[in-house]
Amino acid sequence: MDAARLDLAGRRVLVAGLGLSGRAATQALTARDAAVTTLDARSEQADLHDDSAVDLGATDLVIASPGWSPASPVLAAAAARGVPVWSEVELAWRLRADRADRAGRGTAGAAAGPAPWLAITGTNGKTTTVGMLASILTAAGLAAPAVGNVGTPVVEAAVDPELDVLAVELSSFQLHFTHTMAAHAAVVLNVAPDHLDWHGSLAAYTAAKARIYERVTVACVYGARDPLVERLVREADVADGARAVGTTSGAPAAGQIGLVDGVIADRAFHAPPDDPARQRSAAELGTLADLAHLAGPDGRVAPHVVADALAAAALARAHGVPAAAVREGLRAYRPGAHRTQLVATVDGVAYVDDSKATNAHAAAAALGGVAAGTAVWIAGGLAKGNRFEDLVADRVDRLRAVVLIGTDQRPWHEALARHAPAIPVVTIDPADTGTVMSRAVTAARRLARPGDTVLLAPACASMDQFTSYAHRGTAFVDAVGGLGLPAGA
Ligand code: UMA
Repeated sequence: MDAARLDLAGRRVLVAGLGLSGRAATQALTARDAAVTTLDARSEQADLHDDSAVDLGATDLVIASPGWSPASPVLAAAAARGVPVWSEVELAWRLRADRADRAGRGTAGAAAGPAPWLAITGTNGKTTTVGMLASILTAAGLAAPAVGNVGTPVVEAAVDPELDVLAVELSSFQLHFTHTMAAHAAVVLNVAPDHLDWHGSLAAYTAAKARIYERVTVACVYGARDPLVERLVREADVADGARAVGTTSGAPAAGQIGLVDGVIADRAFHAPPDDPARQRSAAELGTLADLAHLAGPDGRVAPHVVADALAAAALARAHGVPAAAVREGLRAYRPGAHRTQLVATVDGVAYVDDSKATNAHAAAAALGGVAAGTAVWIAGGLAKGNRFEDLVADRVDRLRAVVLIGTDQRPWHEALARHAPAIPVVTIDPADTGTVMSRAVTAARRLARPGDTVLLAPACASMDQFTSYAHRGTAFVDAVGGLGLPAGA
């Protein structure tokens, strides 16, 4: 198919998966008169429910939902036959609508053409960063929603001419089948083992993440102390003139954004390239005090939250937003539910919901915010091929006890036996998914002492026992709510 002039009329398109992405893709395709067939093993609305019913000989294009790994039979067969396979994100990129010509846009959004994309990936911090970025862009007067993996399919936003710029969260699943996207600016926040069952290897997972930097037009943002991500930037094939912009929790070098005595200092976008004062000056984008409302249970703003803020600031500045909007946007940002959220304090025990911690690194960050020896940790779920030895070894000092949920219990028992043999472990029988969280919270309550934190930070996906991480978090919140009730209520 021709990337420049995408004419979908009459094209025979198979949409694999009829979840959020598949439904949005189907709508965009049918609106352009494509002949769409939908395939979903579980959705009754799908045309086909079985891979074997697909006729790839009569298929011009496959749109793959993120949950579909390249090894799934229909995608592997499509690849073998040379049928193009696109993510919904690739479709969105190819269908971008020009921005409507209207007065009153913020200065940075006044240009014609499609809305630029500021793209974010990484193992952890994507959703926080995309939320901060959208908040900053909004503070600059731009119509700029957070879209992508965070929940709103990109294709819905990409065809909306009223939007000025998109803050796009992309998962490795989405990036794997994204081929021509050229983000205005992009960041890989970090790379740690995750989703290895889908990608097959850490190298393949990393390669998928790296695709976000390809064809970037203005700035590749990266953690200046992260040699792996720096390498991905170096190896990316970007547009002429695109810059590499490092972020750091220390004092920024020229071309970086960092921290000087608690001040977020921009030494990358503060002055035009030909300004003689550029080498010696910086712009103040805000201070750590502007993030105070994001402090964890221990009262500190965690380093990973600061890193996310620096990345969001860098992407926004790459789009030309004024320094004052960065400060205002960071102040206004509020994290979504289920992200290290204090739910309640009952009998002197804090109950914190970090259901969003779906991998080891996110859980390690959450445990890092709890004082030594005081965490009653609710962990477990769908392991996605991951191991937990490093996580348990690194955070054993935080633990009072562990309550294990989920169906993939073996890797947990192995890691705990090896690295936390003295820590009590209560295992919740996975058989009854209906009551798993209330049983876990009840067990955690028995183990906790006043001053402790019961922390839901599962390090696993939720789909074995819940419909989503949000469902799992809500079950936790409900179970904690039940604790405050008088006995017998
Ligand atoms: N299905 C099959 N066969 C398969 C796999 C799936 O038939 O082999 C069907 C399922 O029955 C389902 C549909 O395909 O109806 C599944 O779609 P999906 O799992 O690809 O999910 P969507 O509803 O399209 O949502 C996706 C993202 N889901 C995943 O990446 C698993 C959502 O991210 C995202 O918000 C949404 O697109 C909009 O962009 C969720 C997620 O868990 C939050 N992301 C992972 C993460 O953050 O760790 C990457």
